[in-house]
Amino acid sequence: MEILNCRMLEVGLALLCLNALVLAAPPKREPGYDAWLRYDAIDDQATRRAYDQLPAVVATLGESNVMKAAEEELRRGVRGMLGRSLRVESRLPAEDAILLGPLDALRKTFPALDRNAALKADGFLLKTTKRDGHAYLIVTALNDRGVLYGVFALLRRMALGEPIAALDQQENPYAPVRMLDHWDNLDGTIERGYAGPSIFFANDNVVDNLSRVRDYARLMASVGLNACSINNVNANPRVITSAFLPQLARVAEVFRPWGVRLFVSVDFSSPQKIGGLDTFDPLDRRVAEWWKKKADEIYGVIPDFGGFVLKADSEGRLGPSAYGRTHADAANVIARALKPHNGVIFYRGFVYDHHMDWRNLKNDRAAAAYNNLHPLDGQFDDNAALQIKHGPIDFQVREPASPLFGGLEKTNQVIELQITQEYTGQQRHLCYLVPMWKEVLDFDMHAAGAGTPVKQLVAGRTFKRPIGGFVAVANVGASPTWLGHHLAMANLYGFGRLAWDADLTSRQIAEEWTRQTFGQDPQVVQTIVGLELDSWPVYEKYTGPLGAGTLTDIINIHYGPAPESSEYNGWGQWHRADDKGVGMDRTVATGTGYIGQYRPPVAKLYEQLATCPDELLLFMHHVAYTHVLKSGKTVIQHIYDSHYEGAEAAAGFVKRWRALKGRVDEARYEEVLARLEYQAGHARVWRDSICNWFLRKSSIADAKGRVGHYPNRIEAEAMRLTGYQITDITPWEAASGGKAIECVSRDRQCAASFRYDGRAGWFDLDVQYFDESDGKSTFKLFVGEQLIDQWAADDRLPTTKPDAHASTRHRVRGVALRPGDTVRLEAVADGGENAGLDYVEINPAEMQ
Ligand code: GCV
Repeated sequence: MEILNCRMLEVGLALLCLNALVLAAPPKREPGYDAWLRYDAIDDQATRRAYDQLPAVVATLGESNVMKAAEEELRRGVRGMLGRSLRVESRLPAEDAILLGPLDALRKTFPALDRNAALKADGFLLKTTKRDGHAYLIVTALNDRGVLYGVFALLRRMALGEPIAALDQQENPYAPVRMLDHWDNLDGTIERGYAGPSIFFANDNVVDNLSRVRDYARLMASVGLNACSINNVNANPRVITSAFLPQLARVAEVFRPWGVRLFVSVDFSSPQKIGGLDTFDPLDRRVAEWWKKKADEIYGVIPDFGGFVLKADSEGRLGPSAYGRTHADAANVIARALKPHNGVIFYRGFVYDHHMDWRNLKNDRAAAAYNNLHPLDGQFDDNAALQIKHGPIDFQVREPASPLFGGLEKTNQVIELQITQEYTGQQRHLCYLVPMWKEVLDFDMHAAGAGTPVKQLVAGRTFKRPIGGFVAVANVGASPTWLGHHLAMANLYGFGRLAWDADLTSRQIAEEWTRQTFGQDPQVVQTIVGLELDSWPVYEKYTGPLGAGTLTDIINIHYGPAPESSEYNGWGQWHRADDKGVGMDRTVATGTGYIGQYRPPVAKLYEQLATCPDELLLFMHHVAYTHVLKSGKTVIQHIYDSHYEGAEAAAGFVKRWRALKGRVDEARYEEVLARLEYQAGHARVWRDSICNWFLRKSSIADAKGRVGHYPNRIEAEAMRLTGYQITDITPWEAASGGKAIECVSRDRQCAASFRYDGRAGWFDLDVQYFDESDGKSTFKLFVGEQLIDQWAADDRLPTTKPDAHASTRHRVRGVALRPGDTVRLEAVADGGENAGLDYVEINPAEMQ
């Protein structure tokens, strides 16, 4: 809490306050739970007048729960946006009306609809037409789910202020599979979840109250998502035991009105672990019989069950290799059990050995998926699909498209993307991922000659596959904002929209989402869209430029900077930085040969240094630090510059957001501001950590003299300490100067102070401290005897050590200092947390 950010300067100035002026009464409080489905009242008069044409009646032809949901949603949306309650009719009324119904029912009365034969399953048609002097707005489709999607499309048009007077809008989904995966454990924890506990499970059971699951299914349906796998791919076999099935049936029931099919992840050794067999060999007749009986049993309880997701022979999960069988053997034994019920198995392509010998320069994790699965092309049954992560490593901030997409011709494939920001800031950093996904989806794999982008391959269009599409790991949690950061929800929305129409642009999606989520104020829309679009390039700049991977701790937390952690171990996320250069040599000529997995035109592009794009340079090549990039900069200078530019841009996000004060409701304004302030501080941790690490590795100085020189910084270890003790931080680059101070006094109360000797004026003081998850230390900042600010280290960052994950900045704005002032920090340590302090930086106050 900032208790005083205006101080009297004793140099004759009157009281100054650096707070921004509030522009107008802020909009109503918005917790974020409704996400983009807020249906805010339309207050633009011209738009409202245009919507006066909307009939007052809705007639629904069809009885299913999906049709009911469609009708209720329409009423809810119209009520919210226009303040009107539609009258409900169950037959075709002889008056102006909105008609919801399947095409075969409606075309008896409206034969002209026949001409719209191009509709596919889940597609919809919005059409205005006249009959007997009455005006009808028809929402129709081949199936009920299509009608539901049509209703959401109509409401979206209205929320965006688009015309609805003369409609003839037909849309079909880009691909049949549009699915979310969750890595929720039955105990309610979520692997790589950053927004609170599971909405599906608690205490080894499905939760009692499924209202959040219902609201989530509604969000899914609103963007055309039709399937959801609810448990971790590191699956607990219990999930398909007979005793658990009634619990799954409850979830399926809640999903059903929203057209979402339930999937679960299974453990490949289930026939042994829960089936009582002495084997799980996929070619053993008893195992095949077990899976068949299990599938029959599940469909007996959940007739519209979707099927299974399977992670096998990966990161310690058991798989077919236990019996010398192939991945096709494993997928097919389950596919055959699901087949009579129209079920599908998604077999994960994320198969690799995490005990590779790092000394062998020919070893390469990136090559694993292709090497393991490409030789089996054509051997998978038609109701099996390979679920392939978008890049060959693991959701790094920049990866090329997986070569496997371009290699499979006779196998179904779906792309796996990641909404939960495992390697991209864990929803503490803003990172709008749609542009990253678009780069991969639009990348031409040349699989059937030029013009075969990944999106067409995974949709099954290129090689006419029956199953194909888009999967993303969502990991929403019980947070009121679903993903823990209001602005991260653009990724959930964006995934759904792209899965529906992969040709939409990143900007279109960001604009749609912003206007539905934050309203139509042009300044708000422009600012938020701008922030979203800038965020991935900025995150890349300060966490992993030139394709080296996210230079984070890869062993465990995947969050803050820890560039050394990828090396000298078997996990294979190597960047191979040494004292001369950096990057993985994946060329065919001298490296691992990975590049040879691409079709020749793509391989040629990456193989040659001259043509390899700079942003993937270190993914494909090992080069000297002095190698000159296409920009004319050396690699090392680019690394330094990029981190400084990225951190500065992240600081700029705060300023850009602050300009929205009074234009966004107070709750969301403050919550987003806090996240962006945090991000700006942590971007600087990244900058300093990575730049200093490369400086030490390469011994090449920053041409601009910044790295290692922080003139405005007072290191904590150089302060006068009471109760505090100097500690070496591990790894050294996680703290400024490699050291910090920790409060180890018996009474847990400590102080650190220094004398300010600079010029008099207004300053912003940045206090860099370590906020661990094992305590809630408190800090007070004094100038002289005056208490300026106090705060608690209570952010629950993902570590119990003073390291780069915990390193946090608290900015105290607008502090008056004059030479001779004593700046003193008093701390009370708590629990396992020792109120660690790294430094204080004193910078001229930013104007508000
Ligand atoms: C669910 C990465 C993640 C794991 C995840 C795995 C996977 O390795 O760090 O948490 O496991 O990918 O996708 O299976």
